[in-house]
Amino acid sequence: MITMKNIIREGNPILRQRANKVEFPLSPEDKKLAQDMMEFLENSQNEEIAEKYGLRAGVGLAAPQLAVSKRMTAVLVPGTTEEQDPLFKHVLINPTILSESVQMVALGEGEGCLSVDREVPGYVPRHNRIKLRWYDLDGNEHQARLNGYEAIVVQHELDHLNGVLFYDHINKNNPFVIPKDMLILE
Ligand code: LHY
Ligand code: NI
Repeated sequence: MITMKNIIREGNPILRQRANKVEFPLSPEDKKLAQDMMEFLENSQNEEIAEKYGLRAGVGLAAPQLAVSKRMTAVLVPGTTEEQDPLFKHVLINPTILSESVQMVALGEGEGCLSVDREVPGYVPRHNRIKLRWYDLDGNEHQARLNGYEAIVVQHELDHLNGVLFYDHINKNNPFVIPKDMLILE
């Protein structure tokens, strides 16, 4: 299973590379990696398992964070209550943003990253709505419109496929400046 030991941290040049497209059909190794990434997110959101293995809770994980420079990421945004189905649970292969809103949004708390062992304060401007296309493990194409928190998480993960880290987007002079019209999601 994937634990924090498998996740590379800032300073590792792999996190700054543009990741490579994944070829279909997926190799057995790629399939295993995709399944392990989603399992990590499930484990990290399970209090007992997370505690036992020292996992930081996560809603997204990208292959480059495991030192695999491929365009693959797992996203698991839980439902509002424990009984509810997840709001978004998919392994995204070769994901592309087809369109994005002019409207921007940022999390009021800022963002963190499983590859960044420190808090970096500031707003991270994201598009409030995106239209996303991706492929699943079997090579089937999917599309979805996401907004708010799910859109933010997916943009954070897609950034990892392009060598971008969340703090690259924070205003250096004034981390909490609110660009005109940007929504703050509390
Ligand atoms: N995971 C972060 C996590 O806490 C993703 C994140 C965090 C997205 C905050 C948006 C806001 O699950 C990762 O760092 N994955 O790359
Ligand atoms: Ni991250």
